[in-house]
Parts: sequence; structure tokens; C-alpha cells
Amino acid sequence: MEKNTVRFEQTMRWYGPNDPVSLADIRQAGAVGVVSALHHIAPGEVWTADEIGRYKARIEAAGLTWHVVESLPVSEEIKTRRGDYERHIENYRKSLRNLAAAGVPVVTYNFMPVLDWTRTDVAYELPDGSRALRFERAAFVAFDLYILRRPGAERDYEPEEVRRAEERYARMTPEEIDRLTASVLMGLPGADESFSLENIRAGLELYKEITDEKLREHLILFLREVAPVADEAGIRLAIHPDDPPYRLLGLPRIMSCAADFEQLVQAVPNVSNGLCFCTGSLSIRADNDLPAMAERFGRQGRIHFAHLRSTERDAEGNFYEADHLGGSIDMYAIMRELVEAMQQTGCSIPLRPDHGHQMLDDLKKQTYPGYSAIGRLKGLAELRGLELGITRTLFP
Ligand code: DNO
Repeated sequence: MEKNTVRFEQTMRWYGPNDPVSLADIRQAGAVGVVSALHHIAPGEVWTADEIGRYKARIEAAGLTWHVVESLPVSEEIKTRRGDYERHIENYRKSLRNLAAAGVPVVTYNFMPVLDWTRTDVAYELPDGSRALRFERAAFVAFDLYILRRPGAERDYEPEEVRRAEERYARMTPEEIDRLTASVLMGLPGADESFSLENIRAGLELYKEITDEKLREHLILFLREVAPVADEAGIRLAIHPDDPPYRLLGLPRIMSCAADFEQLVQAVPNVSNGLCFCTGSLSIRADNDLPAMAERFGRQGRIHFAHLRSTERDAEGNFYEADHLGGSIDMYAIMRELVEAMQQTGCSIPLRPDHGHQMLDDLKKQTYPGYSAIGRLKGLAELRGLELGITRTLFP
């Protein structure tokens, strides 16, 4: 019944053999591919052909393909251009070649210093009893000022924000303080160990002299070094936007809006240079027009991967992760632009439901925050239905 329309590659993230959500679960959710990484290899080291081959065989034995790497991490050395960064870049190139030889076509990475995604509560209870990830501005400012005690932090906030944070902190029980600290310090997804306050302080020290301009320059230099290899090998690189898309803890952030990405494409026009269009991350800024970005970068063939989810945000800078088709964004309009873009470029975009609520049976299980099975299955099912409806309507 399907016409010759280009459709998304439906995928789901798998954290590897220790993930409580198995490959069989992912297959039953209706995904055809997985998004995964060799989480045990430290940033900067090579992903060998052997390791890649074994991992891929395991995924394929479950009837799935390894469609996207998320992430091939960029080391802090590369981001700061210090220490061993030249060897790490050479290793990055080797890993890209090895992935291409194994037929893994898309590689996601990010250029956020020190912290990846940041939330203040990873088990925020919604009215229906399910749980979501949340960022509460006053709690985060309280963390920065009174728990991390970053020198000079108060200069980064409006007096009103400091007042709110002070009040918020004064009301917190010791358990709440621990929970907040643990949520903010949550390890990078896939890493077993959490960050400590000391790790964060050491990370902040590394970036003391690095402005937005400097970090952007480092990103461009890095891409000029690796994108030619990706072009040649046929790999698509997908940079993940900042989450949330603004400065945190005084650290530089450079991939937060359309202008940031436009600048990157201008500086490094290689075909492999593209975006991981993460609607949830970008949606935190009300000035990010997501359907317009999907149209612009989609039609340029620069969207190499789509993370689809929504958030509900308020005027104080708080947000929580909403239902995939709800929240503050217009998922229909975004999906429509992406569907149109795929027909124009003739290239399928891999898609994954990004995060999902912890719900039903999963409320009793311990999973990676945002990555329980049932909420993502629901998200994928909704997105798949939306895609089918749009595709059949636009291209009957
Ligand atoms: C969070 C993820 C991010 C993402 C990296 C990509 O759930 O979307 O951690 O994987 O930023 O490098």
C-alpha cells in the first residue's frame, strides 16, 4: 500500500548489554534500528574494528540494525585543545573509518563542556502518576550558589533569581538537597559513575579562559580535521544541540539556536557536517522556531538525525518533558517539514523518540533517566502514526 515515499528510519536508543531495556524489547516496540555506543571506551580512545564488529553482530542477532552512534564522545582535551588532543583527533578519525567500514552511517556527538544534558529532578511526578525529567530554575540557581558554591556565580543571575534561589534553598530538606545534587551530577548517559562536585569544579577550571568564541573556534577546527574523513567514508556527523540551550554554570555554550548552526555550516560546508535535530533541547528557548529550522536545515540536507520530544516551559525558565505530541511545541508542523524535506533530498532521516515518561510497570524498575521502555514505546507509536498520517495526506 505504501507509495515510494521516503520514510524515517525508526530507531530507539540502547545502552548496551547492561541496559534493562533489551534489544528484544526495542524490536517489539517497533523500531528497526538502534542508536548505541561503545560506552566502555573512554573519550579519546579508538573504537577498533573488532569491538565495533562484535557489538554490531549482537545487535543484528536480535533482528535490528545499528543505525546511529550516540555518541562518539569528543574529549575535553579536544574541546579545550589541550593535552593529548592531537592524538584524540587522530583516534576520532580512526573510529570514524572503522564505523564506516562496518556500515554504521550516522555519528552523533556534542560539544557541551563538562556537562551534557542537565536537569534538577529526574523523577518529577506528573498529575497522572507517571514521571518525567524536569529543570527548575530556582533549584538550579540554588545548586550553583549554595551547593557547588561557584565563585562569582551570583554575577550570572538577576537579583530576583538569586532571591528566589535563596528562598528555595532555605526550604529544602537535607534529602532534597541530596536529590537535587544527584540529579544535576547525574553521569553522562551511559556512564556508570556520576560526577562529583569536585569533578565539576575541576571541569570549570579547565574552561576558565575559554569564551564562546574560543569554543566555537575549537569546534570548527575539530570539524575541519574530521569532516573530510567522514565525507570520504560516507559517514554523516550530527551535532547535538545544547540541553538546555543556554549558558550553565558560566560555561560556554555554542550550539543553541539556528544562527549557531548556520554559522557552523558556513564555516565547515562539508556534506558530512550536520545536525542532530533535538526538538526537546531546542524547544526550551521560545525564540527557536522549530518548524522553520526543520524546513531550513532539512531541505539543505543538514538534518542527519532527529530526536523528537516536547517540553512544557514557563516564563520563569522552568520546564519538564511533556508528552511527545503535547507540550509547548507543534510536533505536527515539525514532522510535516521533516517529511517534506526527506522527499526533497531523497534521504531518509533516522528518528528516535527522545526520552519518555516512566509509567505503568516501568515505575517499579530502575532504568536510565528518560530511557524506560514503555514511555518511549508510547512516544514512538505516536510519532509513527503522525508520520503515516502526514505522509499519506501529503503524498496520497
Ligand atoms: C540525552 C541525550 C544526550 C545526547 C548527547 C549527544 O538524553 O540526548 O545525552 O546523547 O548530548 O552527544
